[in-house]
Amino acid sequence: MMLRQAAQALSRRLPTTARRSSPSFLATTSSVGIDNFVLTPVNLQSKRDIWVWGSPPSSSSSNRRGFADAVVDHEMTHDSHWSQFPMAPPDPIIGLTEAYLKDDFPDKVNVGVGAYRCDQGMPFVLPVVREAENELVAEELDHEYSGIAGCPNFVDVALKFAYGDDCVPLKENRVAGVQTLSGTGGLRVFGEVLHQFGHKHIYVPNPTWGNHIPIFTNAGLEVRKYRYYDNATSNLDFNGLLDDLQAIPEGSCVLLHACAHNPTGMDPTMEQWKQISNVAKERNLLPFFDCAYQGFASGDARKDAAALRMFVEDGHNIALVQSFSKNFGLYGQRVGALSVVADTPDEAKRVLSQLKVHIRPSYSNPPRHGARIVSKILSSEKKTDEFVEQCMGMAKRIDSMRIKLRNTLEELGSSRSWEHVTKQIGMFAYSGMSKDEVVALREKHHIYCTLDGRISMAGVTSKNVEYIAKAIHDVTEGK
Ligand code: PLA
Repeated sequence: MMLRQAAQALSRRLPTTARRSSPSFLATTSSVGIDNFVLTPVNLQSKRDIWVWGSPPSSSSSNRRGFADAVVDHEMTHDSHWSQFPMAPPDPIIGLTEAYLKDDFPDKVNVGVGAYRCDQGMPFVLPVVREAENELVAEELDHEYSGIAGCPNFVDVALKFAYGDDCVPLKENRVAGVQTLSGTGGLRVFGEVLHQFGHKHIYVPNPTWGNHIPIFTNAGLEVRKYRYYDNATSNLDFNGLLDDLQAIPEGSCVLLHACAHNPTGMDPTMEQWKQISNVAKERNLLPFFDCAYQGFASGDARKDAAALRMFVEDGHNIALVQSFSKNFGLYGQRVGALSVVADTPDEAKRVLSQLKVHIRPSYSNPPRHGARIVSKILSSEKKTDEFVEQCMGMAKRIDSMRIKLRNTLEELGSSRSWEHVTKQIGMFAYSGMSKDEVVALREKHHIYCTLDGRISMAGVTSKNVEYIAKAIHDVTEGK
């Protein structure tokens, strides 16, 4: 008998009082059976009793929970288990792709999510990734589980990629590292670990990648913001940033974008990073780097790690999350790493054990294919050089689109300054368009960018750049 039908049949056999889940009734009644199964109330103290479906329970309440094969219902009077579920709003970034796909306008443009497109507007697989993939297929590998911490060789090369071959803590075996479900998964795991070990807050730049806020909130942390960007001047608000970091409680965790800040495209200079490092030292802050665009900032993946490397050299025990979605174009493969610099190898081992304790009940262990690709590329000097060159190619194409977009807007006679479009780096142009302008761009011109005016330059091509510039001009002029 199907579970649901069985539940309904049982529901009819229960006295009305039980159907309404009256706690007093449940506290005195015993299980109600059908065939060899019983429906038994557990959690008798709470108002919302849970009925479990399975073989008969023993008398202790912990055993009662243990015997459960499935949770059938908590209030038999509902038409559906899900009738109380309100409709959630679409995701502010991924939801744009959904809306874009439904749009049948022929010249529609998706510049919402940061996903690189070639100049023909198509998803791009790096040739070196294809090459590695072909080699992997030929090797006819098995599909056994990874360990909880993922593929050890991947973690090894991923960490060297970020920290550099000469990194002292790496050489001293005092960096704990695990493979994660890309950047998002790493952020969540570390957020949970922070929360478990006493952190109540995390400080993120204002603005930041939108998903940082629910990731850390869901991990149990209160998200607080430090100043980062001055909308009026389209510049880094560096004094505001330093003042805010100086004022936050000692020992707090501060999230920093390692390079190509999302959404503003404005990074501190190396001198400014040094000042941030000094304040972090004075206040004993925990710098937590989100490195999602290594290679997309300067075009040189090695150079883009300069800030986090400097923090390690300055003696900070940083935490770092790496994403291989953008630089390696492995978006859907979910390839990432989380690492923590510790004082000693023993401390690193203990940190690693805690990361694993969080991963195991969450998703058990990470997927293998994407990690094998990255591992193959970064284990070979030749393939790494090819990767650097191909990543540089993507960054250069984006840069050329920045210039073209700005020039076209200027040629159209825009009265606004678009200088920031070429000053910013990385995947995004933080255009300065208002919410109303963004909505008009979507409704009138079928161009999809996020409500904060962020345009994914990775989706701008020689073919659509003029269309985009004209549309922006149309919705911004005279406003
Ligand atoms: N950190 C930052 C700063 C990001 O911008 C993103 C992705 C991630 C982490 C996570 O990426 P991953 O889980 O794929 O590794 N931001 C994208 C995509 C590109 C998204 O929103 O999921 C964006 O459009 O902002």
